[in-house]
Amino acid sequence: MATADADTKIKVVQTASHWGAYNVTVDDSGNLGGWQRLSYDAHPSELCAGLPELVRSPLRIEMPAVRESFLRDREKSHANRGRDRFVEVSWDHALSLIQDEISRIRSAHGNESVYGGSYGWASAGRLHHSPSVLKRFLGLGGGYVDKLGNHSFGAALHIAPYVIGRGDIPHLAMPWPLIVQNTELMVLFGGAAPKNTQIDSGGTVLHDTFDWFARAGKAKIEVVNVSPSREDVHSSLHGTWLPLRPNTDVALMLGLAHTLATETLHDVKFLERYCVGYPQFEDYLLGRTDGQPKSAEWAADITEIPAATIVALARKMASSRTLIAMSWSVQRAQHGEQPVWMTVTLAAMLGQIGLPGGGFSFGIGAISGVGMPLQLNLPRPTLPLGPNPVKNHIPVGRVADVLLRPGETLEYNGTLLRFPDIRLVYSVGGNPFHHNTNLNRFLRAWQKPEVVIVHEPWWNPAAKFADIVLPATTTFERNDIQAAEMSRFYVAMRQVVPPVGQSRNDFDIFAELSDRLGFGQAYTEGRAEMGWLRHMYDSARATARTLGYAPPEFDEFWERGIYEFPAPVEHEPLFGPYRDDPEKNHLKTPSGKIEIFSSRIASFRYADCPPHPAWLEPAEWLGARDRKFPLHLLSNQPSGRLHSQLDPAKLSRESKIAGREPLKMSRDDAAARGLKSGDTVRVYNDRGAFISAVSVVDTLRSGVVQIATGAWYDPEEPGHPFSLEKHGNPNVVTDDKGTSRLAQSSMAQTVLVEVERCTAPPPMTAFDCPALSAADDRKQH
Ligand SMILES: Nc1nc2c(c(=O)[nH]1)N[C@H]1C(S)=C(S)[C@@H](COP(=O)(O)OP(=O)(O)OC[C@H]3O[C@@H](n4cnc5c(=O)[nH]c(N)nc54)[C@H](O)[C@@H]3O)O[C@H]1N2
Ligand SMILES: Nc1nc2c(c(=O)[nH]1)N[C@H]1C(S)=C(S)[C@@H](COP(=O)(O)OP(=O)(O)OC[C@H]3O[C@@H](n4cnc5c(=O)[nH]c(N)nc54)[C@H](O)[C@@H]3O)O[C@H]1N2
Ligand SMILES: [Mo]
Repeated sequence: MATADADTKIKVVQTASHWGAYNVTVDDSGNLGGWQRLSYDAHPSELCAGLPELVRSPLRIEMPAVRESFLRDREKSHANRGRDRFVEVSWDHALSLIQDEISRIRSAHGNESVYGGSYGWASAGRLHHSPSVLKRFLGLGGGYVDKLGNHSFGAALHIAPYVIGRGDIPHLAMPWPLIVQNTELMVLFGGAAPKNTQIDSGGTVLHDTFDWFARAGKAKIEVVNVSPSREDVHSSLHGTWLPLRPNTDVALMLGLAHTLATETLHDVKFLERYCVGYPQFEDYLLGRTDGQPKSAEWAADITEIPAATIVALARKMASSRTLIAMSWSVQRAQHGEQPVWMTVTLAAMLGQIGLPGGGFSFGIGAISGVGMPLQLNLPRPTLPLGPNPVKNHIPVGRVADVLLRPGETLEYNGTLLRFPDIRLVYSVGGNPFHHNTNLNRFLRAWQKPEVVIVHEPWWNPAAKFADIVLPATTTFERNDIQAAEMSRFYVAMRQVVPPVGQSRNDFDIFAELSDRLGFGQAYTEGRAEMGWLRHMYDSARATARTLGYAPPEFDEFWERGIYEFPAPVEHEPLFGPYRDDPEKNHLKTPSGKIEIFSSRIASFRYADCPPHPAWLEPAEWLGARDRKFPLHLLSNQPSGRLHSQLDPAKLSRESKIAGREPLKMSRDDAAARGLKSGDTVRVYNDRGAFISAVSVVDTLRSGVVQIATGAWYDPEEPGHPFSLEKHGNPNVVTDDKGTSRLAQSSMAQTVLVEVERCTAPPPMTAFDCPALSAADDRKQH
């Protein structure tokens, strides 16, 4: 709460974010106070403290800035990207530069030389969603190369349509009410980390997953946490921990499947009626095709889970109402398509798909909305993206390949993509030095295009590695509506304070650029902020009314601040309708059934994605015979921030050790290296090295180290590939190959490293602004 003298008035303003809807207090001089929870939310996230702290942080970008040598000699300055000073310029100067660069590059190299597939979570809000306004702007201006897929569940997104005819991964979950009523045994591959349910893409109002975990505990559901980390389940759940080697989940599932098949515990009738291709898979499972039965003993060798445990678990799964759940992290690894396919296959063998609380479920615990009682496809206020005449797309994890190897081809999902020659990158609402892997290689790629333009609120790595940086507002500085895909609320996000410094809304920046480029009217359609919010709301409301809901008129909604769609009372098991009538409710696969063998995938002839689920050895894992580095590094989602967002806020800073992102390590591994908690270390492999500080834990299996993602990238020599990273950003050591030719998705969880003591670490400088100087014209607003 803001301290205030007697005359100061304190206002309470409602806002919303990816981590929840909440109120903030602000006095009449605009000083921000604390935050307060909304009555709807029984478990508000502590992350809410972050934005009130950072809205006026010294890290805010006050005005437009241009990289110094870009201003002097654009053509020769690419390689300086990331190592220059910045020159603060006027808005007019910065916008003229952008206008000229876009026009020049489009006329010299065509629209296919503009990359607008900007990846990133940006902020909540349906109008000021920066990647969407960017796409609207670039599309109306002639087109741009877009991205395909996502970092979150990209492998699942690609394989699931072949197997079950659906790619709506966040919706492929068993509703929680059916779990607590029916499930007896829940086998969680990759756990269900409670910390991750603070978040939802686009935001959440409720954080009810915590209650559902508690109810599952009360219902005495037996939980098996299959994960290298014991921390991956909520403390109220009862059960056992199977600390397998990372990336070996498929081998464990095959061992379970083998036990079911050889003890005839599998549901032959289900497999015949609802699936195709089990016989081909069984030939592989029993070793008829390759001479290697995938027995529990075979799986034990690979996973280091004892064979007797695997056999006992398989028997228990066959005799219980069993839910096989897989977290998204498990597929963020090389051959990440396979665990998704094998999860469905194992559930099909148990014959419980479509039963209440049985079968399979993806992403429990990944984000707040998964498994919540929710109507599918509620209408949402939306800013139309508009057309994109360019049809060339890039799989999201392959951006470095494209920038480094224009003109080359890439096998992808049964097609051959040709890499465009990207000359201009426009990036808003994402942090490429967070989401991309193998950052040293990525940096070389990022230094290739002629121009990189970024809008950012803060001087973070995304801004520091751009040529032209425009200061963007945060959600506190504008009006918007939250209406997220996995939530049943519309929330008014009211402006809390005026824009900080000279920052502007992304929407308004593109409105002015569109105007300068001659299509201002097409971009704005004559509407400003509140006009768009009203228009977007009215369209969604009209659809909602045809579906029988009664959201009020816009003015009343804006006044009240929230509209809640009723929670459904009836819950349908995932694939329940298919089980009830597989002919009428056939799946959208070629056969209309669950495909355990896919003829389509067979036709691609991909060795890294065979036509039925299979164990494929990852390039780097603890069981590799010739492994060069001894420890498997997992880089999970952070509990005290959202990716790299809010990293400079108190909660995240307090989680660091001596300013470095901590590296969890088992007692054995620490002792073997003479390390104890608090020691500063260098974590490295052939791709790079970062500084971290050790936190010795009893919750990790040995051979595995773990660091949260999101520490702001902080190279010792900015702009130099292979520079030491000083803050603890794991992506300097992760690899940037695709999961397989099918999805070409990212595989951040497949990486081996070594850890050694670091006695004189260089100081951490991630939260310093770059050197700034002022151009003569900068005072013009
Ligand atoms: N090693 C490893 N790497 C990973 C992962 C992993 O598990 N391991 N996970 C991956 C996954 S699943 C994801 S989703 C990605 C996430 O990667 P990103 O989505 O790129 O991460 P964020 O930090 O959320 O980046 C959002 C950026 O948008 C900025 N921003 C916020 N609001 C606004 C706005 O209104 N306007 C503008 N212009 N900018 C704004 C923020 O300041 C921030 O820089 O990371 C991936 N990277
Ligand atoms: N607080 C917070 N919550 C978030 C986010 C955030 O940044 N902060 N990000 C959000 C986003 S964008 C996403 S996509 C989701 C991601 O949700 P997840 O992918 O589920 O989350 P992670 O934390 O990456 O991974 C969960 C656990 O998987 C385990 N694991 C890793 N590799 C393996 C493996 O090979 N096998 C097995 N069995 N287990 C493994 C690790 O122990 C890890 O703790 O989280 C969302 N929630
Ligand atoms: Mo994600």
